[in-house]
Amino acid sequence: MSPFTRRRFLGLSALSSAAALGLTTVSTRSASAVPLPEYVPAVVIGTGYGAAVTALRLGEAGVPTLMLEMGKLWTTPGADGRVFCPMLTPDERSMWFKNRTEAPLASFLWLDLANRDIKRHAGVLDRVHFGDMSVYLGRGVGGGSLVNGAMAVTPKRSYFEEILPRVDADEMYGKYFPRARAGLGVNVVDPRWFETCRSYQYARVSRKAARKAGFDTVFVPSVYDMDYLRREEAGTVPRSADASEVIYGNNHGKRSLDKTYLAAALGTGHVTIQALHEVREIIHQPDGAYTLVVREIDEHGTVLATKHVTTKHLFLGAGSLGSTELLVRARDTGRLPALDERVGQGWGTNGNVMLGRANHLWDTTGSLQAGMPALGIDNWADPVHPAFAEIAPVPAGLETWVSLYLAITKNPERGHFSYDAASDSAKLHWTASQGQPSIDAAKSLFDQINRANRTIYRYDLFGDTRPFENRFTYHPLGGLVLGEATDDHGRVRGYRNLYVTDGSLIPGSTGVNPFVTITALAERNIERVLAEDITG
Ligand code: FAE
Repeated sequence: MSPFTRRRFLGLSALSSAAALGLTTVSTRSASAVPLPEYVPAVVIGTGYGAAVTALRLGEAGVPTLMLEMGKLWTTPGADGRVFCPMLTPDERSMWFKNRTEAPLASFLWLDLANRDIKRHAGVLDRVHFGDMSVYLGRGVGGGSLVNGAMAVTPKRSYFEEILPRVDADEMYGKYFPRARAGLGVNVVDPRWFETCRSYQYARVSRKAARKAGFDTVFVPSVYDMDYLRREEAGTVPRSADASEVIYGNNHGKRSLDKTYLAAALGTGHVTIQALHEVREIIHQPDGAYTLVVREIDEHGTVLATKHVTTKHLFLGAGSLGSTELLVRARDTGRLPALDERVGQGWGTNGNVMLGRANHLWDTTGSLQAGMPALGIDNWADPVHPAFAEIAPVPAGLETWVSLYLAITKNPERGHFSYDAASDSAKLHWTASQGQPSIDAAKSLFDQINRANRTIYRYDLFGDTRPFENRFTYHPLGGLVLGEATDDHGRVRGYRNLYVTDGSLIPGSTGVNPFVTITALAERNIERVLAEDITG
């Protein structure tokens, strides 16, 4: 058994015993709730991809590490026996302190069928609104891995070199991407099963339409256990992806971070996670240490305590919005005045745009649709309008005659954040017109597919009559760009022992779904930081 696997098993048992005791604190040392220590050598903020990698490697090096996560630990079943709520009948577990769910498909035949009134609660999916743009995020121990579509795609090397030219691509593609894929547990659907299964009939219908227009499709690797999916369809295990589960969490089958990197981090015995703890402020002490002001809430949002913890090495893994907000606030309130002016710059949507096509009556997509995509249309080589379009499910449990896509396009527009003192938060500056290049690229591809198939767009899916939805993103990237707000290994400019480790390092675009890139970059950066700044 490899050390990773052994640690993962240890950590998984720590997580399940924490759940059995109803605790929000998990560690392999103690099963009882603990107050925050006064001092800990390393703190990691957040528990998403970058954070989880960083905590594992710190723990392996024997560095006592505390992870602070504002969302909750998702291991305790509700009254219905499930940890996560069903997607078709969402309840308070679905969204982060909202009165009503805010699903990406706002309507069907112009009727709001997907959304429900819910009780305000520390649910797993957040949608943060900023004028013309809103951002979907995962909240909880595991961050975005809890709610995402599990597509584990390595970017094309030529594009990676274009967006991050100062990062050694040989090293990334030879060492860190393979390491990331292994740590995440990436697998691919069996192509023979794919051709005959019911779960991916919708993908085969979209492939047929793409081919008719001369476009090729590729299998998309996944961190959903594809063997489990096959058993779901066969009816031998409880269903998750085949039970329409995706954006509000998966009760089975998904290798989310709490099952992989975070479990292994806990298994080192040096890492502790405090859930429902939000870091609000970073104070720089005269001796160079960082004191964090941390707000503890309960699942209903009641503030239970304001706590302080001091650390020498501080890692920001709170995601593009979370980490950027912490540093924009710290700079503009004078807490960390030496932060670079590029803090808050270089934010993008990864060119996300969603659209639906209306299928012919004979092209049924089926009532059973795996919530986890397995196929994409790869048109990235297009010199004018590069696009990588994942073939997305409409897991409504009935035939909809809709083919849905999330296109990732090469949109050069970038937004930025500024500090808003009135709300003590960072505000994103992004206008609707900045989303137009994404629409142009998606339209170029799907106009050709529609023409070749004599089909049309769906105009009823996004609350009004627009065929393209680019007012939200699943892939917020940037804000603390590598080599700009930080050095080439994520060290924040202006301060020692302060690091960024998440999607905010990526300059607005990766050309594919981003979590493999985030994971691999975090692997690269922490290796260097451990050797030079911590253990060296
Ligand atoms: P992230 O995973 O967002 O984790 C940040 C964590 O920090 C969260 O748990 C926050 O609650 C927490 N946090 C934030 N602020 C604070 C604070 N002040 N104090 C304490 N904790 C804090 O960061 N990507 C793919 O590659 N493939 C997909 O199939 C895919 N599908 C997606 C589907 C949906 C619906 C969504 C929302 C996203 C999807 N993504 C997908 C994007 C992917 O999940 C995202 O890029 C990563 O999760 C970002 O990883 P980070 O480490 O940056």
